[in-house]
Amino acid sequence: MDSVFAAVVQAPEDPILGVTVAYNKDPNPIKLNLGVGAYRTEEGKPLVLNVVRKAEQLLVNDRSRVKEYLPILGLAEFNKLSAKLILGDDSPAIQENRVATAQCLSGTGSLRVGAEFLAKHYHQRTIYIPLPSWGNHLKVFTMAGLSVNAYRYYDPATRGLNIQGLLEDLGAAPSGAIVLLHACAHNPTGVDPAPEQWEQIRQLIRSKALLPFFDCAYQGFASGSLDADALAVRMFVADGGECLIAQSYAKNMGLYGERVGALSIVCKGADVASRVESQLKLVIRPMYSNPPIHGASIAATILKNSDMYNEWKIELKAMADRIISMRKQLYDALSARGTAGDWSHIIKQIGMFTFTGLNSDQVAFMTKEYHIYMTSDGRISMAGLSSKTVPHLADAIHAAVTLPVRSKFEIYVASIFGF
Ligand code: PLA
Repeated sequence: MDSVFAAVVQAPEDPILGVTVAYNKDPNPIKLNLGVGAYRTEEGKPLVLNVVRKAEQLLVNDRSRVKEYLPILGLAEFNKLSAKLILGDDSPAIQENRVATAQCLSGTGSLRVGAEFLAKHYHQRTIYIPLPSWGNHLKVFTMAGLSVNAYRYYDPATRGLNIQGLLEDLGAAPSGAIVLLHACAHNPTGVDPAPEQWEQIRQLIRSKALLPFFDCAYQGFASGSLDADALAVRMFVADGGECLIAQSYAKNMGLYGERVGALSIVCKGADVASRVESQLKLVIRPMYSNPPIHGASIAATILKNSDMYNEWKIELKAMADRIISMRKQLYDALSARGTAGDWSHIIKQIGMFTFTGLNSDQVAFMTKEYHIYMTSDGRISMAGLSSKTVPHLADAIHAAVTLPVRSKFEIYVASIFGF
């Protein structure tokens, strides 16, 4: 019998989440998943923060809590606390009621709601994203009806920021264009602008009346400090100009599957912020009506209680420090093996990922021969490594860079014959 869906073609796996699908299928016990950016302990296990367990217990014990719908914009208390977390305790924008915040479905949902709002209410439909960027940015913004352009960001030669290219490309952007900026811990490169470079970027963006849209998925994960990682966003808000901010609690509170995040739109005045907020409701209502209550309640419980907040900061710093220590261990392991090339970028880059510089051939080799799973652009999630698995990864990288480089013709022939 012919299905009415007979013409539906098989879709490819997601380039990041598909790595986990492949990993799960591999029966080899030495397998290692360094694909998705999800924190693991030294034992290679997912981590639920103690402070999250505590907050959940408090919520469970509180019999007055019910399962009613939240308002369209979510938990008001969570929204206020989230804006404070990114903008700072004494932010004038918050005091002047210039910030419209909606609780959304983690970072992705916050980006999508922001994009839908812009597509409907902003005069410029063009958004510039860094090259490279998190793979889902292109899809989220395109699906929302924005047209996506790229600005130069990473320089493979220096494995650092191409500030000249960035300034040139944003300088050539049409006035009013939206600019996606990674607030900290740029994914996938681990390369962030220095404070003085942020200042150059800010001046250019403001002088051309571009609209900054910050993706803040790793606050606290870059430096271990929530305030230090908010520096760029706060610089842009301090000048009185407008911007959007998408926040995620997936990584910094380890609330991955609870889908906790917020979209804040910082406006020039309270009246416009209130109108923007009213329109955000119209964007959200037909998408998912209102957000889930549990995860945002956990985050709000932690953010509003100073003891729990301090405990969170300590646990967050411990996660960030473990990642930094993995960088050092991997770098040392490659140095000890005398692996060809300069690997100092492993310790220079920050955040969850190292952009190794390995090509897709080398990645495929490491997966096939060493059962190490990572995205084909050579990105590895440092949070998935442990002292026990560093030698295995270092062996694999060493072997991969020693591989003879194949010509385009050889790759073509190999793809035909499947080797
Ligand atoms: N923005 C950036 C820059 C991200 O890296 C991610 C997650 C998100 C937003 C969205 O996160 P959230 O919706 O879960 O809050 N990037 C991960 C996972 C960690 C993923 O691709 O979904 C990654 O491995 O790149």
